Amino acid sequence: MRCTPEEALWMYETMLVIRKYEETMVKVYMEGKLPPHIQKGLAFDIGSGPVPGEMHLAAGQEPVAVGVCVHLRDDDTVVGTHRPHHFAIAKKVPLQAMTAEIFGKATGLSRGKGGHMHLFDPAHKFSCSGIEGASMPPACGAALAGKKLGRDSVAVAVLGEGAANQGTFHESLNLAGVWQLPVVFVVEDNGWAISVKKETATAVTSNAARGAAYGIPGVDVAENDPLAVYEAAGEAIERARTGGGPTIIEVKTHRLLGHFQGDGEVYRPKEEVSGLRELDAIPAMAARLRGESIADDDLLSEIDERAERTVAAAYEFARTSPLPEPAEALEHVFV
Ligand SMILES: Cc1ncc(C[n+]2csc(CCOP(=O)(O)OP(=O)(O)O)c2C)c(N)n1
Repeated sequence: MRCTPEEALWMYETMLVIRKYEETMVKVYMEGKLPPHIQKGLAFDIGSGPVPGEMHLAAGQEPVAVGVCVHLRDDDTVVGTHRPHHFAIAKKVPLQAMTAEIFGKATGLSRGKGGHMHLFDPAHKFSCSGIEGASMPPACGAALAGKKLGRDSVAVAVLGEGAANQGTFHESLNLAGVWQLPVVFVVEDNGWAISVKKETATAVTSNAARGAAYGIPGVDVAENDPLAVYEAAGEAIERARTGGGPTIIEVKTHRLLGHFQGDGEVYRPKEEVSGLRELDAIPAMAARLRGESIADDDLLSEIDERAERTVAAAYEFARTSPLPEPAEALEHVFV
């Protein structure tokens, strides 16, 4: 399965939007969090600034999101993780409403109540959660619903390699296998679960191999390459759409930033990150587009400028949007 030039350009532009989005967030998130607001004993004041709360960025993991979502339609479901922005953007969640949500604004996807770990967009069938492994059961549910309704929609559950050691992983694989659900489990193996290295948490080298225990095909994608993900995901999604059942794919990907913003990363050697940056998939993809005459320098700078404008407009919208009225605090929530 080979991607078309249009798909390659979409994947490249979407990776650029994601990266620029995350790099902007690195700066915006720290606004107002450092002294003089600092509280004694804390590295910074997590509640201050335009983006309150924790922040988990996915810079470096763009190839996984674009290589999977390029195959998806609006009526396909994606359930993401606590590190959700790359998949949300690739699933075409509107960037302005998503950013406003992250800023806690009334114009956000959930009127500012969800924040960055709880993006919810029924129109594009995207949701996520701060609970590890929690993507899998709802994705199985969406897949079961599609199957029962006789539709050819599919569901994708995204999870980290750390989450793959939880009970819910095994229960979901088991049900997906026995019911032959149209679901694809995408494991993002960035090597770390906060400060815990993969090999210290599991004796299994590839979570894709765990599929065999449940009668599910497993595919290992060893490089953080959008085209390698494209191929593996394309086959899995086609299999799911045509009644062939579930697949588990594990992609070896790269977390370029800390687990959360403000993470001192004392557990990870600095050289690891500089090495990963040299393998960055975005400039590699630009070189490939140039090499295959899919894009010249003019087109690449046009794409770059458009991505820049898209991201800037999203942050501008979020900044200038109103906060919810205090009276709304108890609306749309269980009390
Ligand atoms: C059920 C549950 N247990 C623990 C946590 C705390 N926690 C948040 S992120 C994380 C590690 C996640 O690692 P991984 O699944 O590899 O994803 P990554 O952060 O590397 O993308 C943990 C343990 C949680 N959110 N949910």
